[in-house]
Amino acid sequence: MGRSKKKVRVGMIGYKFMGKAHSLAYRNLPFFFDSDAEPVMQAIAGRDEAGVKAAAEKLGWSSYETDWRRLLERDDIDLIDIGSPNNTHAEIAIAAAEAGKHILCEKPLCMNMEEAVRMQQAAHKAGIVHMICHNYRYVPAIRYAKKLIDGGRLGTIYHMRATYLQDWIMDPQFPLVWRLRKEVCGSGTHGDLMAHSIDLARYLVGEMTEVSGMMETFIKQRPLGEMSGGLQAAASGTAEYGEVDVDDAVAFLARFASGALGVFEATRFGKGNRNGNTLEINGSKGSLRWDMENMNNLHLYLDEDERGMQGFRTINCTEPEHPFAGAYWPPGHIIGYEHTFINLISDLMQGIAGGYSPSPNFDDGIRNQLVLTAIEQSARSKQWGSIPEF
Ligand code: SOE
Repeated sequence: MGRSKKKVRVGMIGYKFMGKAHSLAYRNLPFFFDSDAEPVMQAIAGRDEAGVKAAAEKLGWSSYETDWRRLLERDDIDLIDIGSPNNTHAEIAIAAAEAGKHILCEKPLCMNMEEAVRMQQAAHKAGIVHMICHNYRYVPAIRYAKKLIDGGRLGTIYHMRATYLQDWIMDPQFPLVWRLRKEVCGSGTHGDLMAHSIDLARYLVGEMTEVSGMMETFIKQRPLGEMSGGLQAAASGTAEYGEVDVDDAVAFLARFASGALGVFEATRFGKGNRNGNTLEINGSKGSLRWDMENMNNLHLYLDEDERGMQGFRTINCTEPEHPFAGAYWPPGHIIGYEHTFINLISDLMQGIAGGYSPSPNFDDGIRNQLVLTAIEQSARSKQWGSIPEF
């Protein structure tokens, strides 16, 4: 007989792109992981009744609500999963914490520092388990890179350079969707993509102490419209245009507390790059490179290799030695984007069973927000900015 596991009854808000990724993870988790707690897909919430009902059926949820507040009132829900637009995160998370629910929140944590602090305080006060969904930390190759760095295999780290390049809004006729409206998302490429690179930098190299940034909006006006699914959009059908008030591209230089230097670039105008999340780290004894579009491979250079045979080797991170990889298929049978969410949620389930908040959690979200804010201020003032102690 299997051991009896704690059931974690989930209520999820938002059911589009991230809702689909999270739903798939909840469904598949027990298939691959023997976690100490098991998710139960209890209910989803969305405002459009026909849409949320259809999504509940398709994605495998037992019930639905048309108001997220109902999820908080229900005593058959333990975990609130927030995948709605960024301007809703703080209100929902604070109310969820006050209702004693655990929280998984999509990135970026929220709109600004003030909200981030209130969210963190509410979560700490309520003593609930909290996580932020920086899923790229959960790529086995990234986990293995962390092991190599922490084990000293790369020696002293001198450089990190990261790019996060996409191209889905380059057509000037691409509509002014919520992801391009400051009042809904807080920032553009910055919070959407750069937040991921900042998280990977903090995870792999450590905290940053100062930054110098620049931001640009290339297309200043766009026709009105909304997302129609994934990263596609539909025009509103009117001839109306609106002003784009978020960044299309952002770049920054950083100093790490360790003494390392960082160079970062994120854009939605990197023609041909669909999800070009890449990084390179150089240390005194070796270097590594990673690219999300070939996410299972880690490229590693070690100075200790025999002269003449030195060069970047490609490690396919699908062996049992590679964190999370052993839960899936035999070596060489690769995994994909969706598995990063399964891995993250397996950690979340362990956290809920054990009463702790696995990293990345709201404390990481706050540190990420500090860096995002300092870059924005620096871009505005054209001065270097320091990252305050927190
Ligand atoms: C769109 O830019 C997006 O879906 C982001 O919102 C995600 O965080 C990123 O992982 C992939 O691209």
